[in-house]
Amino acid sequence: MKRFVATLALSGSIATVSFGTVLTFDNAGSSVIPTDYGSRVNSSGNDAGGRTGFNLTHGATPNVTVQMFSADYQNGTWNQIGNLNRWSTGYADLVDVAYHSYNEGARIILTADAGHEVRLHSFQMGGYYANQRLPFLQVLVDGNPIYTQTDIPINTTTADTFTFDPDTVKGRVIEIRFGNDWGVGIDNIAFSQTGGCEPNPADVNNDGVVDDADLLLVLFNFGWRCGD
Ligand SMILES: [Ca+2]
Ligand SMILES: [Ca+2]
Repeated sequence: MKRFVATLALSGSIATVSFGTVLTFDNAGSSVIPTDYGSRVNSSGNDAGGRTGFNLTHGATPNVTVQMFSADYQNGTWNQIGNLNRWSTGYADLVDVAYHSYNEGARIILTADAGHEVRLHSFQMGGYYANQRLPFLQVLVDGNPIYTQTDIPINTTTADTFTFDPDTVKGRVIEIRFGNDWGVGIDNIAFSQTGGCEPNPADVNNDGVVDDADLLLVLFNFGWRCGD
């Protein structure tokens, strides 16, 4: 198996951290994958859309919302143009993968509630056709690309595993983007959540941190009075 090293600190820590939800797509319900598939998976293994049987070997992610869809790759806007779709076999040795619309892209967005962080562990990709090459793959944390690759060979017999250090690849929002080859499918997206602090009333903008941004909000509203 080819293994892509996404961060310098790798693998060694994975055995000691708690894995969270793994999105396997086998329980997506239909060949059209709902945009909120895997959102807020609770300790019973159910997501917010009522789908059941999520992989909870290492914990739940009730404070992480998930959005996933086919995105406009050709015009570079990455706006939603449809759903992701599910295919059962043929993408290397994966079973039930997600793939995007023809010639377009995919976005998978994991967003943690205030006071929490979402952490990315790994995902797998498989190719449908021989000599498959994925034109574009990117992982963003809080809007900043932390991993970008182009023209990536994707195995058509044994799936490629992309592994990340969840202690580094973490934040309020983690996004996976890839595009321009519906012959590449994604599967087994493993992520977890941390945090769980009580809300702090001084966190005025509700971003999980009390800092100068909160002070500014108070200053700019200084003197306001209800009814004036
Ligand atoms: Ca699967
Ligand atoms: Ca704040």
